[in-house]
Amino acid sequence: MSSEHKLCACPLDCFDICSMRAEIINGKVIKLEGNKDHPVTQGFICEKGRKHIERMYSPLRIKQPMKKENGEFVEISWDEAIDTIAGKLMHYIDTYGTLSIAQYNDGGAGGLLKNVENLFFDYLGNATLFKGSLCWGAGIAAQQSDFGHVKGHSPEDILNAKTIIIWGRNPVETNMHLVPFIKKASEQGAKVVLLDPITTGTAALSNWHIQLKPGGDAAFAIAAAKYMIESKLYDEAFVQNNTRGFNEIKAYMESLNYKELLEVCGSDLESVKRFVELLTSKPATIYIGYGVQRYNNGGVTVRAIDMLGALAGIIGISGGGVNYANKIYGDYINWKAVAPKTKTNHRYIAKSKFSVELSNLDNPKVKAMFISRSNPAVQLPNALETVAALNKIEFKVVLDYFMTDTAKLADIVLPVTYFMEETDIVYSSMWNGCMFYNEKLVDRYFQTKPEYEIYSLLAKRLGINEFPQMNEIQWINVLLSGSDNHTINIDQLKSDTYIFAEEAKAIPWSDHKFNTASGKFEFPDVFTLRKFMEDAKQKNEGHFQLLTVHTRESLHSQHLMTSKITYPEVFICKDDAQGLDVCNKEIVRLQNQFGSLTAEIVISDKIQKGVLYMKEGWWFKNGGSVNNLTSHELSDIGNQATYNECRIKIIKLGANNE
Ligand SMILES: Nc1nc2c(c(=O)[nH]1)N[C@H]1C(S)=C(S)[C@@H](COP(=O)(O)OP(=O)(O)OC[C@H]3O[C@@H](n4cnc5c(=O)[nH]c(N)nc54)[C@H](O)[C@@H]3O)O[C@H]1N2
Ligand SMILES: Nc1nc2c(c(=O)[nH]1)N[C@H]1C(S)=C(S)[C@@H](COP(=O)(O)OP(=O)(O)OC[C@H]3O[C@@H](n4cnc5c(=O)[nH]c(N)nc54)[C@H](O)[C@@H]3O)O[C@H]1N2
Ligand code: SF4
Ligand SMILES: [Mo]
Repeated sequence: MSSEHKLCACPLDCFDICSMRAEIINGKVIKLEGNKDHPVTQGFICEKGRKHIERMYSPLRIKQPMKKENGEFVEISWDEAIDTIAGKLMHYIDTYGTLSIAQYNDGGAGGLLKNVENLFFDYLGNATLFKGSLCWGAGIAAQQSDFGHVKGHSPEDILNAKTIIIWGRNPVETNMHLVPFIKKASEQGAKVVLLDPITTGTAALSNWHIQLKPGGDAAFAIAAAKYMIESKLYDEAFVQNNTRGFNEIKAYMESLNYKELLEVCGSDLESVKRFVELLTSKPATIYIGYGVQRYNNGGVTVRAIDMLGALAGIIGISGGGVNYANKIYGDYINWKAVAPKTKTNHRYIAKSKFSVELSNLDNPKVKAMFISRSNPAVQLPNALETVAALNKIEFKVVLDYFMTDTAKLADIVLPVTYFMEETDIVYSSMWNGCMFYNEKLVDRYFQTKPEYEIYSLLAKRLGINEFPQMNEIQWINVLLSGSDNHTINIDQLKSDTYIFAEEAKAIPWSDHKFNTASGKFEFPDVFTLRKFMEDAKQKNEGHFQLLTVHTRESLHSQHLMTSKITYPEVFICKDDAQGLDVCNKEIVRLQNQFGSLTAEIVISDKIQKGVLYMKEGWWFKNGGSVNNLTSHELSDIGNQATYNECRIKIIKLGANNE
């Protein structure tokens, strides 16, 4: 019996990207545990991390390519799969051109080489692609506008903060390795403030939970800014030397009254004052989550929070920062080395608009679609129309491990290798500023292939001779060979298995040189703030606002695959339940203009009046996707999905009150 231990990283689309220690016996991984020596992982991983072994060896894995024949899937060889796909592609390209081929993917699992699939579509010609984000797009666009880049402080730096403001993030469920840092900072005397419409598990870690109305945060931030400016509590030196647009902001603040601001966010002036006192107890740090920007005005909300960071002068100092994400590793990748020589002109639609725009595309229509690392039938907004749009596409190829609700709609399903069966580079752009070398730990258990290999085969079969035919080590070496001014020491990365790049350890913006056109921090323009206030005053009476949040037990739909529940739960406060005459565990119908969903009532004191919440990710077998109810509309900037901008009615079953 040969037993060995190796390090690897969890590649799930998570803030934490844990360093894991794998035990391998006779070529099989038998145990995964948190690496005790890693400063962020600190020796523990979550349930989803531990489940990797079960999922890799699961009898439910797709074991070899599958083809749909007369509505049923049959197993086929890789040769037949590649031949069939290549034949279809040639037919569609000859008849309709390359724009009739679409590619959709997302971040189901990270991995640098996963991006080789994007390159394939560049080499193919002008394809139909998707832009924007289901996830974080409005906030990214906001920080790009304000700072010119998106950078975060290293996890440890939070220990230098006196005040920690968690704004619409729920680390207890979604970013659990932030929790020990918050607890330690708290023990050292830091004050923790949470802003969330729900009393989440994170509220229990906080000294003060501010429960605002959903989507009202920008009004609270503007009120705080107004008070800081009026009371001269802002950092005048920072504002004068490092920002642009202050005078306009100041004049606008003077024109506003607190009453209307506080009505929009559901707070009071005493809370605003107390908040400002904590924010200006330097250093204060702000951690923004992604739930707060899944609104029509998601971009301006994050810009308003950034504005508070600049006014408080907490930018560029240890223990400070407005932390949203950390996109520095993108700067280290040498994409140019593998870019096609001729520039392509792809056709783009926003991801969120899949349901309403895909079928309307013409000249040419989309005939074939590749879907990878994603479960759009469940996760895209306006799910019922998304499925209808998918059904209209003649030929669909899905790359996944499992027969998801999306894979079931495909014509060909290609099984991909699990991360422990392939070599790749993994890093997080969300929080943990670490890059990992994930070496292959075990042989492929089923007849699976990594994406780069699948697309290499397809390129060869289609005669795309320029497409680089490289193995995974060659791909890694080329992609990490250094961009214009950033270099990774590959040898060190390989031997240590992970590194923190210099920039990941540095305090962002400490030189006060921002990447904006002016070189300064840019305050949001007054027009944007005014529009937010005008929109916010339009109420949607008679409807509940439904928030769909991420949950500890699953990474979106992935770990709900084996869930046995009949209907998902919808959380409602006691007053609202009484008003509707519904009781705990009652089965009701949730309905709006996009569709309906059957759900089980849970009466909870965690939610405020007029607001409901559900966990997202449920499969069709569990009563349907929560996205049956969500809107395909986009946020103000960043082409972001607006899942939380969801108004519904609750209908008692059997009642004739529709
Ligand atoms: N276990 C687990 N971890 C995950 C994921 C997962 O699915 N499961 N998903 C990963 C991914 S892809 C992402 S994007 C992140 C998301 O991570 P988070 O941003 O932490 O999670 P969300 O559930 O999107 O939203 C966080 C909080 O925003 C709150 N919120 C909603 N509307 C508002 C508002 O108007 N104002 C304020 N202040 N708060 C609001 C919600 O109530 C929720 O508690 O998590 C990552 N980590
Ligand atoms: N209502 C509502 N909807 C939401 C959200 C919300 O808050 N509310 N959150 C949104 C957010 S933040 C996000 S990021 C999206 C996520 O949307 P998706 O990324 O579509 O969600 P997942 O359920 O994680 O699906 C990923 C799929 O990729 C597969 N997969 C995993 N690893 C690999 C791999 O290495 N290769 C391939 N080819 N496949 C792999 C998994 O088996 C799984 O089926 O959902 C969005 N949808
Ligand atoms: S899902 Fe996140 S917290 Fe869990 S093991 Fe993976 S990286 Fe760590
Ligand atoms: Mo996400």
